[in-house]
Amino acid sequence: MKHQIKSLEQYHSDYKLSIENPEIFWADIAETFVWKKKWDNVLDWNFEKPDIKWFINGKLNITENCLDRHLEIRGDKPAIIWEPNSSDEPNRIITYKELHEAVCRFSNVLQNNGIVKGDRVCLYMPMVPELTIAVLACARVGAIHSVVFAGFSAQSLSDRINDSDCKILITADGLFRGNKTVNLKEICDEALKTTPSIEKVIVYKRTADTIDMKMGRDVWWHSEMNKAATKFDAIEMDSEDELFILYTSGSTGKPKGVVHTCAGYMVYTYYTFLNVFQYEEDDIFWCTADVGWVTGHSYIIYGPLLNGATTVMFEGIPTYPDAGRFWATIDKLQVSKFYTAPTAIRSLMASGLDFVKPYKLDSLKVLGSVGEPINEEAWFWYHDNIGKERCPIVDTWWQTETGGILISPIAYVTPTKPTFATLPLPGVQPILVNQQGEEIVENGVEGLLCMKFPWPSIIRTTYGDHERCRQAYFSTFKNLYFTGDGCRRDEDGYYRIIGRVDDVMNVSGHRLGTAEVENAINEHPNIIESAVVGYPHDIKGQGIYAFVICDKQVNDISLFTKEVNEVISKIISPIAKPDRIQIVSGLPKTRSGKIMRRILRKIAEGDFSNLGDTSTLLDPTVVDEIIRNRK
Ligand code: 7RM
Repeated sequence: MKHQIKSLEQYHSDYKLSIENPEIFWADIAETFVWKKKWDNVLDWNFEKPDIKWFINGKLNITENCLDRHLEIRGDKPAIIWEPNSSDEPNRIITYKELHEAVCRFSNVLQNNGIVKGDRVCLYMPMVPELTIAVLACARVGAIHSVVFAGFSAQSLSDRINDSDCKILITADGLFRGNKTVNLKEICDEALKTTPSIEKVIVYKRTADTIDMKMGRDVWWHSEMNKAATKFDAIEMDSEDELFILYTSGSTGKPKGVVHTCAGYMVYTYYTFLNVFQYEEDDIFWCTADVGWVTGHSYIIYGPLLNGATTVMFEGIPTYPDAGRFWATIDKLQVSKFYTAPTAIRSLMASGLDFVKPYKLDSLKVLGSVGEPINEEAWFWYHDNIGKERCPIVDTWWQTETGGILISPIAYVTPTKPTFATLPLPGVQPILVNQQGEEIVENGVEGLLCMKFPWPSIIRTTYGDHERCRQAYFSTFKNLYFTGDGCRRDEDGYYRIIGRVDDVMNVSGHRLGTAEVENAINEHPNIIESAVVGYPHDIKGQGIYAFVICDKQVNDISLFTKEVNEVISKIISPIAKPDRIQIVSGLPKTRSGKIMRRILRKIAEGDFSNLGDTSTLLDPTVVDEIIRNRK
């Protein structure tokens, strides 16, 4: 296939071209697509503002490239294979023709309900094909989709809806997750009490739970679809028109709405999917992420569909009906490329090999990992027991803000090394800097990971607050994009991501800000102040350790814990519940009142030997007390 890197030599020469002449390199890839009008210039960029534009004045619609472009050659090929939560329920296969028709229909539904180009649409949905249909229909009518993971609370949902003034909310009556049912519409109704911008709610029927439908506001997916025409001419979009917003946690304040635009995101997700996984026409590709995260956007929906691939969408969880579900499903659907997160691997590893043994797994060709650093034990378990020592593991490093994979092996091309994301993909120019922002040029070093040149799917802005985008990513070091990750580069020039160096935690591959969790904890009536840190956790990668100061003495600690968990679940999501709570009488603060999280991190880890410089502490006895009472 054109643009597919087939050897290490080709990787090096393509990489060289992409650095020496990025515009020629990316223009050649962009030629793959259907454009309503070609671009005038390939790239214009400035990291100081930041102001980054790719394929300037190009006109296109990404869904024509995901769908229409394939109809003639692969109209009857499965686009989506949907695997339901229950293995007893039949799966659904949706061909490119069928997906195209459903997207056109739903585009008409959006239009009939008042959506025009530029409007924001919020999606709060189970992992059903209708979620993908709705995402693509938004893109087809020129609406900006904002998918909110259906595990978030009503308050998180309403915050996200309000931040970008969404006009429509698309949801379902409920969802199935393992042996649980969640009434999503009830959560929406709670959120909708404080979302004045929402005019319509479109409800897909999944669980048939009893729900309230508010007259004039709420409509059913199926009745709207039945009324809608099956043709819809895709709206013309500019290359730099916004395609979607996706909220992600940072080190300060509320989650930020990361904005990606049409053309650059399209070109980059297409190219990285094709290369990293060495996509082939008859692949069955399965990314186990939820569409609510960027991994789902880029490698369940856009990357695969732009390539005309068959993508698997899984509604359930890895441990239902038992810890063999992934492996059973791989055999059942004959999955050839499988992409999951270290936290899932570690939890399945802990369930034992009896859940793996019954399955052949001989359809597999490539294994992927994403979301957090993969430890050596998990890497080998995955490699030996799932890949049977014959499938390369692509440890893909990237972020919501990067839109697509930046540092990763190319399957069958890049020699892998356990726990290393290895080398930058073409077009990606990583550099390591020290605290002063000086580049560290040699190998065998550790530093802060930055990028010195834009790739097509780099973040453009944070919705409604451009200054916040500049501040968070482009102001730490002049003329660099700062990732927030610490990184090692070994003697071979291979990159190994160590983890966040800011106040962002990574719990089971989910990004959470310490400030975000603290603000939620502080809503508990008996908590005056709190400090939260991540600490090493065998399964989750990181667990959450909360130090809290209480107003009144706590007598029933288990009741207190339960209440704190309820508060967190209500304000953020159950994924943000602390693994440990320690009641303290004070927090280690500097004279200027800053919490010294570095010390708390050490204590949470259980490492009291080297707390580092404590000379700036206002009251050092606080630390002794915390250590004495540590659980
Ligand atoms: C895709 C995604 C981003 C943060 C990132 C890292 C961590 C992601 C890897 C990784 C080590 C990896 N987007 N991270 N992939 N760390 N190796 N292969 O996860 O925005 O949700 O998170 O995740 O810290 O900055 S994200």
